[in-house]
Order: sequence, then C-alpha cells, then structure tokens
Amino acid sequence: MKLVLATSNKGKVREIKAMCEDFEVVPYTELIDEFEIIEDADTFKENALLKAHAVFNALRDDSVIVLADDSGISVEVLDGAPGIYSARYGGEDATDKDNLNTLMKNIKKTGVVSSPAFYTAAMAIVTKDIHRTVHGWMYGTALTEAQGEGGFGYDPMFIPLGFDKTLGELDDETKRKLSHRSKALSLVRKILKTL
Ligand code: ITT
Repeated sequence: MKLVLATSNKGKVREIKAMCEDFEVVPYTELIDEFEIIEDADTFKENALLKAHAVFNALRDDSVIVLADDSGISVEVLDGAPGIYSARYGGEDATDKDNLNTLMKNIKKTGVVSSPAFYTAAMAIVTKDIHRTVHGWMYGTALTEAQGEGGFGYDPMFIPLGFDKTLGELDDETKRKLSHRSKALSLVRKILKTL
C-alpha cells in the first residue's frame, strides 16, 4: 500500500517511514512541487484534515491515500502553550532551534526549571471515499536546558515519563516505542486495514 505524506517536515517523514516499513511511504514533495498550506484551524485535528485535503486535491489522483500529521507540544506552566502554534512559536520564519530556545526561555521566565508537558499528534487519512482522524499523546517533562542532539524540534528539552534523559539523548528506537506519533500511527493502521 502506498501512503502519500502531506508534510514537508523531514523529522516527521523520517519517523513515519521508520514506523511504516511495510508500506511505501512517499512525501508529497516527491510527487509535486511543495506549496504553502495555511494551517488556520483551531485544533490539531482540523489542521491535520486541512493539510491532508489540500494535498489530496493537489495530487489530482483518486487512487491515493494521503496521511497528514499535525502535532505540537503543550507546557503546563505556560497554560498549554505553544500547542497548535508549536511550529511558529519563535516567529514566522523560526527554525526548530529558534522554537526550542523560545520555549525554554519562556518556561524559565515563569521561575521554574521544568514543567509537566505533553506532545500531541493528530493524524488525518484522506482518500476519495473517507476522511478520518486519530490522536496520540506522549507525556513527560519540559526542561529549560537542551540536552542531546537526537530527534528533532523540541526533543532536546523533553524527558518522557519514566525516563531520565531527553528525547535528544535517547535513541530513535526508544522514541518510536512511546511517541505520540507512533500511538497515532497504530490507530492509522487499523483504519488502513478497513480500506
Ligand atoms: P508540516 O505542517 O509540513 O507537517 P510542520 O513542522 O509545520 O510540518 P506542524 O505544523 O505539525 O508541522 O508543527 C509541529 C511543530 O511541533 C513543529 O515545530 C515540530 O518541530 C514540533 N514537533 C512535532 N512533533 C514533534 C516531535 O516528535 N518531536 C519534536 N518536535 C515535534
């Protein structure tokens, strides 16, 4: 089965490919030119659907299965921020590093060195006949100092529950076993089986 990913985030592509070795996984940017998708919905779920529909329509191929991932980190001491705004937390053209530094700085400003936090991944599957969404979560602690270089995005500042190292220090295999993305993907698989 071929899955077209509605993402241009290389970290997501790498992780989804590693978790779906039994599928042919192709980022949409290998099939058509990358284009901007305005993610202006209020929830992870609606933004995931928006991305999946945009790519499905752009591909002009009724036989494709499109998978989108909208995700982010929510920090308790910041009342759930950045949440759906995770990709642009450090500004319009922010890099992953800018976002990471902004989040650590803003947690520090509240006077703490760490805070409970969680990642959310909403995934949308769109075909010519269906559009479905699922969610996965990963709980843990957000730090004010980055540790390690592994993973992507906010991983160097996030310690998953039950561990004493950040996702920047833990190996890819460990993240794969417990991540929000892998939990959502296990539900995606159940839906794909019904197609
Ligand atoms: P697409 O919309 O093209 O998929 P994006 O990077 O803009 O790519 P999102 O809008 O879903 O994706 O934003 C997700 C943000 O949350 C982004 O800054 C990621 O780096 C971060 N993020 C999501 N999952 C993550 C993970 O597993 N580890 C670290 N950071 C993550």
